Amino acid sequence: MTLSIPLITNQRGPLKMSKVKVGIIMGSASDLPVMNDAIDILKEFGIHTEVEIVSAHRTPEKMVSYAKSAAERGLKVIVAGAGGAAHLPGMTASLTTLPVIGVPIKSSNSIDGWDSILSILQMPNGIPVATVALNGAKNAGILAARILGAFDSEIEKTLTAYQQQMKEKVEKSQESLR
Ligand code: C2R
Repeated sequence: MTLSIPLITNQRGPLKMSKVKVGIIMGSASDLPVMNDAIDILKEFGIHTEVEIVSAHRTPEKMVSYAKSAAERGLKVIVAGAGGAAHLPGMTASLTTLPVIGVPIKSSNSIDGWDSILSILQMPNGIPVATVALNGAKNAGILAARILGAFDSEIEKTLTAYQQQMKEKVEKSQESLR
């Protein structure tokens, strides 16, 4: 199974696929403004990603080859964003045993966002998709990092430092109220 060169990676220049641990896919380029939050936080953590536009509806063959080859290409986690009738995360999860994190997106064809949320959330038993909040791509990136961090002490240290920074930021904002 061959895949096209990833549209975007968070590294400059050619990237060895084995370095890429998180695959970020989305149903349309129009999802990118939301999905950039996942790309950016993983970049901040120093975790390599590949980014592809893949649609269960518009590019079903690409979705099948992407999901079926994901594990053998070295991916450990897939973050999948989609809006409206958001079938991409669930269909991807049905074609791989890798953990899939779904990002419901309030898109141009969403009624109010609940359509995207429920399409991703209400999976049948046997095919789990970890669903984050509407447009919650940042948390999807952090959750992907946490999954990797359970097996990688460097990532675990990075996540501990990130949480410490957040705590200090809250403490500082509290002090500014005094
Ligand atoms: P366009 O802006 O391209 O019309 O797409 C995309 O994720 C996007 O949010 C509108 C919305 O359609 C969604 N889409 C899906 C899928 N493919 C595209 N939900 C899918 O396979 O689930």
